[in-house]
Amino acid sequence: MNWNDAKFETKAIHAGQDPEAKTGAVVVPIFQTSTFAQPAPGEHLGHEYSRTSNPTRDALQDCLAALEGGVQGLCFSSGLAATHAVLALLSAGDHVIAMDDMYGGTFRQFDKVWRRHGLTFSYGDLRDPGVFDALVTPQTKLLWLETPTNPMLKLVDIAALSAKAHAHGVLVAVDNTFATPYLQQPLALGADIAVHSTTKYIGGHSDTVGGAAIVRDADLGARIAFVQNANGGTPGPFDSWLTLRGVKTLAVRMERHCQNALAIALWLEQHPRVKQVIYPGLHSFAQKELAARQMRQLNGQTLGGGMITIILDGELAHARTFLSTVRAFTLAESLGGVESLIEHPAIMTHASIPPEQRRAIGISDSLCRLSVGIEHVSDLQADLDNALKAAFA
Ligand code: P1T
Repeated sequence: MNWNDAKFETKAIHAGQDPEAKTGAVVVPIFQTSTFAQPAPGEHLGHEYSRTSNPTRDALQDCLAALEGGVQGLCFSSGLAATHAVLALLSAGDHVIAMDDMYGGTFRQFDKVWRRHGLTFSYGDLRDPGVFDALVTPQTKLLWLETPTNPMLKLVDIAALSAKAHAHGVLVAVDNTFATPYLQQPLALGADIAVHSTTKYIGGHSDTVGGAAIVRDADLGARIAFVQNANGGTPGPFDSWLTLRGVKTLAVRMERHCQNALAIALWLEQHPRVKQVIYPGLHSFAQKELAARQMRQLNGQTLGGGMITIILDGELAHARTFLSTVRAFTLAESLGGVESLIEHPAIMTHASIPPEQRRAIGISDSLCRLSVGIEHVSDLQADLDNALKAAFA
């Protein structure tokens, strides 16, 4: 059945997930098989080999395509494998423009892997779309955006930058991991590819690693599908199934993540030991107009996501005590699960970015990143209060 006209919540539960034809199983089965019997050589019943396609992965891919408003979804064994597949569309000599702030592992792949293969990169603060004009060259083939960025929560204007990029024949990929398709729809805003670490909000339960690339155009989809099959890096049936199980509740989880994060951000803003709170749903957020335009609104409030970045009024030692004292928040890399996580980007997720570059974009030693989960907000607040008291005792 075609669920294109259905609302987001309905697509999350039904798109790609019709009851199974043979048995009527309501939940897509885990087709835990590497290969498929052929009635005659070269004739098959829709699947040949699970790197190329697998019914459980297909269901996830179709669901994510529907949620992002794309024509095709391609799933990978991690977010970075999805990134790798997009970059593999390029050839030696091609130039990429990217944000100066992004997940440290994405930067590491660009800088330590793709540069050796002859791609060149320019990084800029694309909060000002004019920076694109300064960086674009005749060799530019890809604009890589993250919005909100990890960890500084900078926003970029996807519509304005897509228009600029397309005028130069440049493809636009948006890592939509922090916002999710529930809060932000890059393809509708003009981007060509939405990329995800499905490890995060899409899976939502911190129990599997995965990635996805969703495209607006069938030809581009065919090119990424070719790379997916040629390079491998595909998720197994069980990981696809876990991710599909998680995505069904994406809309309700995101609303609670946003509600809890806003309450925590407002409270932290009043805390004397917190120097700065960065959260796209706050009035103090520097790009609140863009957030309101580009991200989902609910009852007149911008849904700013579940991520908060704070700068403590102290040194590394204060941050260490704070992070070691929390209990309802778990000190761990990653984000986007139902449980609250907290981490120190300079030491943990963004250690692969050179220190001077980290300092230039504001990732200081007193900066902490919170992934606000869907526990009761009063327990989360009490936990942070207790840890801040311990840190500044
Ligand atoms: O971990 P993986 O599934 O390979 O996804 C990589 C990735 C891509 N894009 C963004 C915006 C990300 O945040 C990540 C992974 N990030 C973390 C593990 C982290 O703690 O920030």
